[in-house]
Amino acid sequence: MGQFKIVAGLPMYNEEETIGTVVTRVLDYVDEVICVDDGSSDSGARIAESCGATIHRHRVNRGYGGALKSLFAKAREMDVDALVVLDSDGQHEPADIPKLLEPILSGEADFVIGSRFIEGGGSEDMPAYRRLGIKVITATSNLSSDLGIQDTQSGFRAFSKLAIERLRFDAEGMELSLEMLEDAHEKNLKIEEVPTVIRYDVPKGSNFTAISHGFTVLVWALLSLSQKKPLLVLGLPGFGLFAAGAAMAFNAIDGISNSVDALVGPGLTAIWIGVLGLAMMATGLVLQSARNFIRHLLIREFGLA
Ligand SMILES: Nc1nc2c(ncn2[C@@H]2O[C@H](COP(=O)(O)OP(=O)(O)OP(=O)(O)O)[C@@H](O)[C@H]2O)c(=O)[nH]1
Ligand SMILES: [Mg+2]
Repeated sequence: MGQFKIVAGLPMYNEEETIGTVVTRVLDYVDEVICVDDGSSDSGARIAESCGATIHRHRVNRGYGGALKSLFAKAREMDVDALVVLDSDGQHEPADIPKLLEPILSGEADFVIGSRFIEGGGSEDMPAYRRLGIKVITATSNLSSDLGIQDTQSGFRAFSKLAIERLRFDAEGMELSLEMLEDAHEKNLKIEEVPTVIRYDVPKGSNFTAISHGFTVLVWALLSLSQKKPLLVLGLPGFGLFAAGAAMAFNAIDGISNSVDALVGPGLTAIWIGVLGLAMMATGLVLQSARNFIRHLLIREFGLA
């Protein structure tokens, strides 16, 4: 488009009902469309090709993350100036592509997210359980990254040449969305959100696999949080347990006069809860200081901020 080479990437898994329309509409805004066929069993790839897309096939289904890794490798190979990624199921509005590309092409941002949850954004017919799930995941992710992103789960994203070159991720599933954000943050890439509307009134609208996806992503977010802020994740509940154990112990001791039984039951429970609380606090403390020590070492020895 003009002096920039802009490519759209569509991860695709059995989307024959919608892929034709998506490819045709997206081609109005980019130079080329690459569809990663992630081991589909339907005729989506043939339809996409006949509508003008370039197809990259995975022999077996790898997952959303796997599809995005192939897209990024292809974009690096093609030396594009910008890559815009959107889903193949018709949930994203191709007419918003210029809105996502603008901050990229002006150099203002390296990574732009089409967001449902900022001013001007929205979602049609979004199931309440999805909204809640995404809010919980986003809150957990922001706790560990301090990024303050409103919509970490939107599949509608754009990337600059620098982001395409520098971003690296391992995840093969939907948790890639968080890994990508963290990697961009660690590499000081400029991240921005622009408003868009994501639809759920599409043929394959939200299905319950989304719950298992959501669960995987939430576990990833919690693990990352426990690595980044062990004192918060382990220390705080540990302290809570320890306090509960102590309260129960005092209660049991109070009950001594009644009978020995009173001592054994609640007494023992109080002890193991207290000990568990102490252990969690200690682990949180050790992990936090280990993390800080390694960080300082990296900064001092290798100047890695
Ligand atoms: N579900 C799924 N989608 C994949 C896979 N590989 C590629 N995709 C594509 O990734 C995009 C996002 O997947 P969706 O299942 O729509 O995920 P979602 O939008 O978070 O969930 P829904 O609201 O249920 O549509 C779609 O274009 C899929 O075709 C895969 O292994 N599983
Ligand atoms: Mg979808």
